Amino acid sequence: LGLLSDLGLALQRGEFVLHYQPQMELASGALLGFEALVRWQHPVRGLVSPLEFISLAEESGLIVPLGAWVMRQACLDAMHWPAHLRVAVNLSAVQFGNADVLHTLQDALQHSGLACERLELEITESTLMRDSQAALQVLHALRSQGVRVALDDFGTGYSSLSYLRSFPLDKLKIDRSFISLMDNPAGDSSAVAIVQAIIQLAQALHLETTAEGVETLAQRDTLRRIGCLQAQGYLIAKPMDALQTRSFIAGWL
Ligand code: G
Ligand code: G
Ligand code: MN
Ligand code: NA
Repeated sequence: LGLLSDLGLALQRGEFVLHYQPQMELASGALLGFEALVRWQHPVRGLVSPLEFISLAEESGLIVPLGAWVMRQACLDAMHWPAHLRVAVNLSAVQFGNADVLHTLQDALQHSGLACERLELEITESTLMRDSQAALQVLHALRSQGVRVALDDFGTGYSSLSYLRSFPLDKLKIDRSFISLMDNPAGDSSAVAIVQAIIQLAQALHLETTAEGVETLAQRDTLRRIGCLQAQGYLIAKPMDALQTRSFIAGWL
């Protein structure tokens, strides 16, 4: 209510900030990069979660300029990191379906000078399946710019396996709901079997895999054992601001 009218001014007032959460390679322990996660530094309410304003931004259309700001800022921040590290940016369905998305991408890359292969776009299953023919064209256009594409929250939507095969993707991000069930005290062995099946599917499609929401050593060890390539989650680090991110990189062994 009040939040929606504030949202319109927040962008011009510079109230959005990006936090970054690391992604690591399970086999080697190497740091691979970070996912950018937007927060709203509201003058009265403090730090507001995207869960509270992304859907408002989508309904109001503000997600298009906000998303453009996120992409630009994430690329600029990544220019302060070592050149082997990537940055991943979430694209909402509204942005993905907007005619400006390609221009926004080109603008962010040119303005920052970031090498295209260092940028990864995260798109959810439901965004792609909504209109899969149109999605295929947008994906090809984005990929023609040299950026990578990850399928976010994988397993929560209902991907058609035949489409999954035809989409030009680089990785599947296994939704954290499956990971959190893996070392459930009740011993949910079916959760491990499901994650294993997703990993095998990804291997068959020549896609990388990232497990999301990894919180425990037991989860990490199981994921490594069943062949998951990458992990992201509180076990490694919570999302942190750009300055903390640079210290985190400097301290990574
Ligand atoms: O980091 P956090 O748990 O608060 O993120 C909550 C949700 O908000 C996640 O689903 C995440 O994908 C989404 N989100 C975070 N940043 C962005 C963004 O820049 N754009 C979009 N579209 N979604 C985002
Ligand atoms: O939907 P998406 O994957 O883009 O959003 C990531 C969200 O998950 C962010 O809001 C982030 O804060 C949250 N998150 C990241 N790591 C963990 C974790 O280990 N546990 C939990 N519960 N949430 C996490
Ligand atoms: Mn994401
Ligand atoms: Na996700």
